Amino acid sequence: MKLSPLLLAAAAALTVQSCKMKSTESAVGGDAAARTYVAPGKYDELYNFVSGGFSGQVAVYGLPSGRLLKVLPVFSVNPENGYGYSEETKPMLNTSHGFVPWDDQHHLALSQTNGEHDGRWLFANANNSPRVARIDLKAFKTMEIIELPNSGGNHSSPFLTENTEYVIAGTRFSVPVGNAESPLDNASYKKNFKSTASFIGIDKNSGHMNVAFQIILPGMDLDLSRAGKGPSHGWFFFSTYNTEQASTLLEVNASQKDKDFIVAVNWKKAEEYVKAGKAKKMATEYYHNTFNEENHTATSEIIKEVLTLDPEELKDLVYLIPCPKSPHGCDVDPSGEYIVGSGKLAALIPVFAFQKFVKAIEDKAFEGEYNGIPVIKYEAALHGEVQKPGLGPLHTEFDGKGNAYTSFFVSSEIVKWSIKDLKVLDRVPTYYSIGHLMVPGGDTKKPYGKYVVAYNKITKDRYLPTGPELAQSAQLYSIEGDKMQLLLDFPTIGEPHYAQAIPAEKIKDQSVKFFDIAKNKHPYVAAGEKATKVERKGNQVHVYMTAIRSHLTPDNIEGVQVGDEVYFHITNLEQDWDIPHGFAIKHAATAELLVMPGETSTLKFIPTQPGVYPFYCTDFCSALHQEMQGYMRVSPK
Ligand code: CUK
Ligand code: CUA
Repeated sequence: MKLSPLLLAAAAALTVQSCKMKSTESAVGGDAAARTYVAPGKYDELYNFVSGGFSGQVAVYGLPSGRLLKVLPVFSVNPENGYGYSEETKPMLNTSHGFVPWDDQHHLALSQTNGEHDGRWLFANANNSPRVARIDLKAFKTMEIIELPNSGGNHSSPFLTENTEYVIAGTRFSVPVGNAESPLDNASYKKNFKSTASFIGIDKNSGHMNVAFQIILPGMDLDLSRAGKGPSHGWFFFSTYNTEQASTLLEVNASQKDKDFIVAVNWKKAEEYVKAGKAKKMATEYYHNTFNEENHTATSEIIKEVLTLDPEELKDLVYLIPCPKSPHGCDVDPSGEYIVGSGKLAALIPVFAFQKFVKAIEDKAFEGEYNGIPVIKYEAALHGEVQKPGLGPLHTEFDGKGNAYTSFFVSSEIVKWSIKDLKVLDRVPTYYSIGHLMVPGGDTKKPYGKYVVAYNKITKDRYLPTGPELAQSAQLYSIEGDKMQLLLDFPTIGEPHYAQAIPAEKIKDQSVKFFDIAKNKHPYVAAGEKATKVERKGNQVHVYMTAIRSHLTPDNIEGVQVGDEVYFHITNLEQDWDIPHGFAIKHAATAELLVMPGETSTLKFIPTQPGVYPFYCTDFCSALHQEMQGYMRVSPK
């Protein structure tokens, strides 16, 4: 099979694009400095939560300054504060395949009420070992991680419905369900491989997650997704590629087809079917890890069953809309009326109208079936196409004023266009090769607008050279005027994929400053220095230790023998904002602990040699920080 001219052009553009860029200065607004300068001691206007990609974490920046405010540990261990190392947080990273201390974090979703960000929770996906996390935005802490059965590469996730009824997770890799093995040839793929859309139910009050049901789709790769809103509330839209159902994605194999699909799922209908007992129970095994708010300790629960729905049987559950050439992004505008598909290899942007889609179903305007699922005629659902917008459209966000902003990876630019008449209105270059873009609230019913941020894949010459690898790059543009205006570059951690931003007011006043020591229900708390002690239970030694400016109690520990399991339970007695204490002990094959005020954390250490082991506080906490130290004596067995 021949490569299409477009593909060749795309490949060529990829290799030369950085030299073809016009000079940056021309694109920077003259007042850019004033518009991004946040004076010392002043707060930013917005929180920007940015996915950390292969770092596995989530980073929090202020906008418009681009200042890094926090790295939130989610899917990777974090020696900086002991996440994944402390006894309390280790269970957060348990999976059906054991302890998995790393992942690839792509997308984020802020919880919504009535289609607007409500500032309660942030959901994050793990792309590699399929998981979804819930982060609490009062304490900026990962509270829950749920594993997804029947998934392989949780890419299309976590996107959510307009009242956070569900967080949705679509599998990027089709896999045999029930963790079965299969030969890898195309015929076996067609027969055995399935694609799964998981609907994670979210408890309104607590935010607790459970896998409510899964829709088992024919083998194809779900890429990205968005919930309907307003008129399209009750529907969910996924982009797919590889509808050729090939087990190898070499160009000749997987991009043969002119069109792949947008998969439209009627989740209200799915709920009805589940209620009516039409879902099948499938035996499986997955982990649900929860950090308990009272005792600040995570526990893992193993779940052995999942409800599944089969759209080949339940005919009105799923419909397919043809979408040109390897669709990637699939975005719903603030009115809920328009669905934007983005074929990575397409030279146009198709926009579908929800009303026409509904009418097409009523009129049975189908062009056929795909593995038993009706395929709607392209024209029947189409609102129109944006012609010649750029090369390699990926993702679209909205400003709430009728405009859409689409990122173009290959031509490395953001293109602004009008949803109503599908005309291109403006374009700006990005440096270089933008992936996602984000308008604050741009995925909600009421975008905040004002800015668009580009999260770029390649940094090249944007910063001082730092060897072969450079920090990833984000760029902030103003969208207040008719023309977009570049204001700022700022580096990011890991690789940024999707991001979310929310006005600071919705979060800052609810921020926890410390945990109430009187409410600390940790089983090994020492709520005051009088409660400190060293207790032996068989070969375990439990040290109930307190930390307060400026001493650790007890600071001399004897009676420990080589091979003992020593547990240092450190309670930080401070009741003051931003006074964590750290704890580290010489030669411990683990990380430090960083204990928040009012909290108890535990470090486990098994000494292998006799001797004297100094320990100390690692966080410079007061003038007498250096005095926060002590010794543990370890005797031969
Ligand atoms: S993405 Cu995951 S490959 Cu376009 Cu959301 Cu970056
Ligand atoms: Cu406590 Cu330094």
